[in-house]
Amino acid sequence: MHILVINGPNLNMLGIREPAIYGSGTYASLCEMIQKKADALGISVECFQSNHEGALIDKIQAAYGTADGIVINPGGYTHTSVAILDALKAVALPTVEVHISDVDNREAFRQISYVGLYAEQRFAGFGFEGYCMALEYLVSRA
Ligand code: DHK
Repeated sequence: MHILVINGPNLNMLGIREPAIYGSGTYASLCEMIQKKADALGISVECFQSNHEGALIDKIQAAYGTADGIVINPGGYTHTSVAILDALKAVALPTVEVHISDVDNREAFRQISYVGLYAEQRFAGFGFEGYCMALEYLVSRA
């Protein structure tokens, strides 16, 4: 099983950006944790991050025929991007939405998730652990 883990804008700034909300771990340490979890589960993963909507869409499209599932934290595009939603629907892979912070208890504009209209599972507010929960979910549903 091969899982593509996609992170959107500003998640490369983990460790620097608003540590009270997103924690002190860096993006590199997040990828390391995801890799370790994948090894423990006996699956392969690719971690991808971009600040650009089109690059995220290109990566989702490239998952067609090459990945068995997608874990995605679209960052701010969660709340705005119909195009990312459409890309996920196009490739039609099992998809899990992850948010490091508890988006449901933050600003009103974070209550809308376009990706959530397609994702079959969501983990929000569990910090980095949410990505591990997402991998576990995809393995258990397979
Ligand atoms: C990350 C972001 O960059 C925000 O724009 C989202 C999400 C929340 C997170 O909690 O991981 O609103």
